[in-house]
Amino acid sequence: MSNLPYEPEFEQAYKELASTLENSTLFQKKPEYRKALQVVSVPERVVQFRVVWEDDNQQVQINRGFRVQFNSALGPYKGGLRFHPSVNLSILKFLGFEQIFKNALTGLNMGGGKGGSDFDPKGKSDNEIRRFCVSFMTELCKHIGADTDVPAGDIGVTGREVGFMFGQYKKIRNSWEGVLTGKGGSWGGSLIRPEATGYGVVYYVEHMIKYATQGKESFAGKRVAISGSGNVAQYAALKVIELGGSVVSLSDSQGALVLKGEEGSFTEEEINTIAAIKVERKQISELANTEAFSSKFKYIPGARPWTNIVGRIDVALPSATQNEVSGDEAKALIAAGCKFIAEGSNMGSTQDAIDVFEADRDTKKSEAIWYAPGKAANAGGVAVSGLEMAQNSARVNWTREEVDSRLKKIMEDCFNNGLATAKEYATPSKGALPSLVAGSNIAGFTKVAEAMKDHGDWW
Ligand code: NDP
Ligand code: 8G0
Repeated sequence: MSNLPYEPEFEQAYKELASTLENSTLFQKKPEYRKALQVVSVPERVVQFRVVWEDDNQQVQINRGFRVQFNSALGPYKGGLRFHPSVNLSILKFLGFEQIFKNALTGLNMGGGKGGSDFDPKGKSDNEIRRFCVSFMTELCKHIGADTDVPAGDIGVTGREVGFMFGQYKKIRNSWEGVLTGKGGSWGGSLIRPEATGYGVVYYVEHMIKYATQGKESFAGKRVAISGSGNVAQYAALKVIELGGSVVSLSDSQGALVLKGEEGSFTEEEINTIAAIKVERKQISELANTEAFSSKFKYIPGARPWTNIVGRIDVALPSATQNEVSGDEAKALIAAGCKFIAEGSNMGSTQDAIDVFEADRDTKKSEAIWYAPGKAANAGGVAVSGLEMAQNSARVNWTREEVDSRLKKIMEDCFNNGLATAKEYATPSKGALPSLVAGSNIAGFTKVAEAMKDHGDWW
């Protein structure tokens, strides 16, 4: 990792993976995998381009566009597009790197990639969004395709933007194909794709709870702290409520909304109200002052939920963005009684936070917190994208029940794979739960490394 430009988020993601491989018995058993790690850490290709578009005042606007085509050993590059002012190459490389191993864990044939732009969709008109998407895809369409690279949405990119981009791809390439996922239902989208990431996180945590309590407990009665209020947070919250848990917080980039008392939960209706304002890209703060919300919730400007919950926390689901749990917040979650933390967001925890969680797991044994990294816990989103690709290729549409049951099975397999791999390569101390971060990293990495070896990518 020497002589590299300064890429802090990518370095963080690389070190997180590399340290779990180093601290396991993997390199003792297979020293040749050190070479594979060096090779897999360099993207196969990075595309960077200029996006020029016209705003509603007829002014020229310029943004940067990117696609990191990180690894295609297991299938076409696959991963979302992020539109957010913070987007840069370091962030997209970290996301693309994690995507490689996550996609391997789904068991489907997908490589890893990520892209996006520093374009800020907030405060833009529908026409501005459309003109930006058309301009972005005019360049990106040269580099993607159903068998080459299949993007989707991520932060700041919803079904609306996917639609504008799909339309432009189809026009320029004269090809109707499954080149994007997260499409609309009448034009090739899969049922359950919008729900998949949030539902999948909750399905994954159901297995954690079942395993850690020997089948004695479930989501029923659990108090669940969630951050974010976008796609992932909304559907995670709805599934928690469906399973009998209480959602005690949500948040956005401007602040956190938490229950005032120790009783109760966000209701399905309240989550739908928040979802409706997010379609218009408004802030939670606008709702917080209404009578319906201010009587039940406290809004804390500029805060994250973790240290602001009144009463006990059983489960934490960071679902907004990277590095949204610090080391101190990790300690506060443990002090509040939290036993399960699973990332809906990618790299939701800082390395300090992971170190706190992992130390607690290995020393406090059955009373400890159990941490699941995003590349395992949030794999349901890309998994259903893989199912959308399969449906597009076969020109069929599966029912909600069919897709949901496949999603459940993929999350179960992902959990069991991480668990079994941890037991094999990263034996926990006696009485402690296995490390899901080590197990998932090793399982994803070895699958990709073996395929790359078969292809002659390293020897
Ligand atoms: P959305 O754009 O729908 O929602 C993002 C949420 O996070 C919003 O509440 C937003 O607040 C908040 N947020 C965004 N950036 C920041 C920031 N810098 N600081 C604080 N809060 C922030 O995105 P998704 O729900 O799709 O994505 C959330 C996370 O889940 C991301 O890490 C994404 O990569 C990951 N993920 C998403 C998948 C998917 O299928 N969508 C699949 C797997 C992982 P505001 O509304 O104020 O902007
Ligand atoms: O469907 C996808 O390819 C996709 C979209 C957004 C995020 C992710 C992810 O796994 O982080 C995947």
